[in-house]
Amino acid sequence: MNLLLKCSAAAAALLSLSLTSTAFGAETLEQLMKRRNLTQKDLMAAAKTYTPTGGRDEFLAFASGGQAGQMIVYGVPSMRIYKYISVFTPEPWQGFGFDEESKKVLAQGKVDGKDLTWGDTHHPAISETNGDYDGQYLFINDKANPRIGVINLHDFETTQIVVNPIMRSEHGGAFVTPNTEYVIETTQYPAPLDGKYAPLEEFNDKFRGAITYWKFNREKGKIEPENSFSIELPPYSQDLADAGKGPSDGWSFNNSFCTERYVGGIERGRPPFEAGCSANDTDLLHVINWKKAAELVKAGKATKINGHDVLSIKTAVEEGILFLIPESKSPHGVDVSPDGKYIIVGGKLDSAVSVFSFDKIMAAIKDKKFSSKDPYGIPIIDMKDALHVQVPLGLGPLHTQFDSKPCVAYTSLYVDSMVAKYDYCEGKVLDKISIHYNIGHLMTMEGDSVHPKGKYLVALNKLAIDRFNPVGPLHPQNHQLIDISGDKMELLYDMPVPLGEPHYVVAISQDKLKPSVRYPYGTDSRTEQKHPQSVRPGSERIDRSPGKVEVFGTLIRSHITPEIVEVEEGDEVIFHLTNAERAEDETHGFAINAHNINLSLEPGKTASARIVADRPGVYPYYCTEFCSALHLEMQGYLMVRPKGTKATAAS
Ligand code: K7E
Ligand code: RUQ
Ligand code: CUA
Repeated sequence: MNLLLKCSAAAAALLSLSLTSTAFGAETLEQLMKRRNLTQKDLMAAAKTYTPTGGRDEFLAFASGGQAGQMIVYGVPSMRIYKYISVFTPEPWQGFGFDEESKKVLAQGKVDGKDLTWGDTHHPAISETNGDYDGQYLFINDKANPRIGVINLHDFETTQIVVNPIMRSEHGGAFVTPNTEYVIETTQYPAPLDGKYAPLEEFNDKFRGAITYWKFNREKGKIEPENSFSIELPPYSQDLADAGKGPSDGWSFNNSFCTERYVGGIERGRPPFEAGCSANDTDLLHVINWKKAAELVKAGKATKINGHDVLSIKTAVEEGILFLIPESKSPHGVDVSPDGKYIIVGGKLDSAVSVFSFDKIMAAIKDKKFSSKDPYGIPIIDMKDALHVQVPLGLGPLHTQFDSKPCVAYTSLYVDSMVAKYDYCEGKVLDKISIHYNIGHLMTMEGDSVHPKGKYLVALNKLAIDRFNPVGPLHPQNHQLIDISGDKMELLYDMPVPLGEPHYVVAISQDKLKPSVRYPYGTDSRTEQKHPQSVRPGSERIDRSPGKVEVFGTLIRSHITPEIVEVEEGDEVIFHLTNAERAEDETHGFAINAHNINLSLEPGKTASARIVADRPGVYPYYCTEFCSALHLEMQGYLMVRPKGTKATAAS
């Protein structure tokens, strides 16, 4: 079978030869094909995705997990799921939200002082160097509670959550500038930027959109809120964004819908949002010079809102950094081509994508060739002065990704349930393929970087309907792997997505990822620093002060030290545990009965569990990872003696 993977012509020949001669188990290949009702084409597709044991995937994909508040990591072309990365939601396997270190990360994501245990993750972005994925960091936004999560790809752990100080709803994040100077986030539904109440009658004056540029410090691996800024935008529902690259580096683009500024409310005797938001013929693409905006902020031209630097619309217009271009109604994706020369916008209610030319936009700005202004004084460039070409693709174009071949793009067609392949330089459709069903985003390998890798495309379908074994009314979504290496797109594989609704996925060549297999001894994986409470085997100890017991322990095959911890009813008990293993994949877990504790201690990691021992009793603790033949013996007891009783000799 190995030969099959190498060359399709040779594979086809081999296949016909081997039909009768190859026996696998009790049957020949021919018998097997008959029994499972498989065609030769099916076998070819299988051979293109099948990965024998121990084999590696060529690409790793990072999918947002939608309502699950997590991310999903899977391989391409095998479509095997490797891992979830918990970001905004507790996840016990990884101890996320169960150890003190990760609780601190989750606590960074408090909104209005409230702990949130979920997020609506939409768009992951991998950090870039000169516009190419560099495999160091991953960013993901939360649409419901405007936040960005930062994941370090050396251990696939979330290390930071930042809360947007001026937004109440967002969508256009996370997108990075070509050297990850900034992580972009835009609003969705407008609201007052100061977070205060304003009546709907004051919508046009008090409600606003915004775009935030979060400053990323690569050395520290952290977003720096104090060096980040926003630009105030009109109360249009802002949607997706993308950063320019190459010639358009320094600019960003975001589209918007409901530029009617319509506020529905059947309760108020008004037609619903969707009616009022469809009155105009076009919406508005926003074109922003972020490099100049950053200089203006440095020069003190911003005002503070909730302690955060915001450039007003007025300043942005005066300084010439904000422009609008009419775009197809109800747009969705806005995607900059790998060479940075074109900006492709899909309009959900349209049948064509609009390919805007960056050169033409710049020429119009230079010549001050504006057709009008919006109600906030922002200059509008006439659509025909900015347009390169419109390509009729089919109904409901949404998102666009790029091929390794120049001028070749793929756009999802939501209404038609298809992917269209086309030449965006010439404006020519090249191929179309049906998917199942109702595609949202799509992803090609490194397909939004300056060097897309081609080869595969994944269709992120919103509906699966009849594609899988029924598992109840809530269906998994269907990610369909498509071979794009030839002229015709070929469907290879359907993967049910078991966790939430991925909106977008990014895939990176596996050789760019260098994940570690162990931590430097005694690491707090969330701060990425030496954990102050880590200890070496032999120096374990228990510190006691009135009302408080602190345990400094280790885990190594096959014991937990200490094995008995005795405390008094009412004590606060904190376990600081270090996995002393150096061997690959020797993770130990740590669970205590009845206290909602589970830690994941990978080799070298230190994590802490804090409980209040408020009920006398006997509480077994144990290792939750099957780590050796004596795994079941990795156990111990937390003894909580009644208040006022004397400590036993052993404690
Ligand atoms: Cu689902 Cu990008 Cu949030 Cu489109 S978004 S489909
Ligand atoms: S025992 S290796 Cu936990 Cu049933 Cu299984
Ligand atoms: Cu350690 Cu099981």
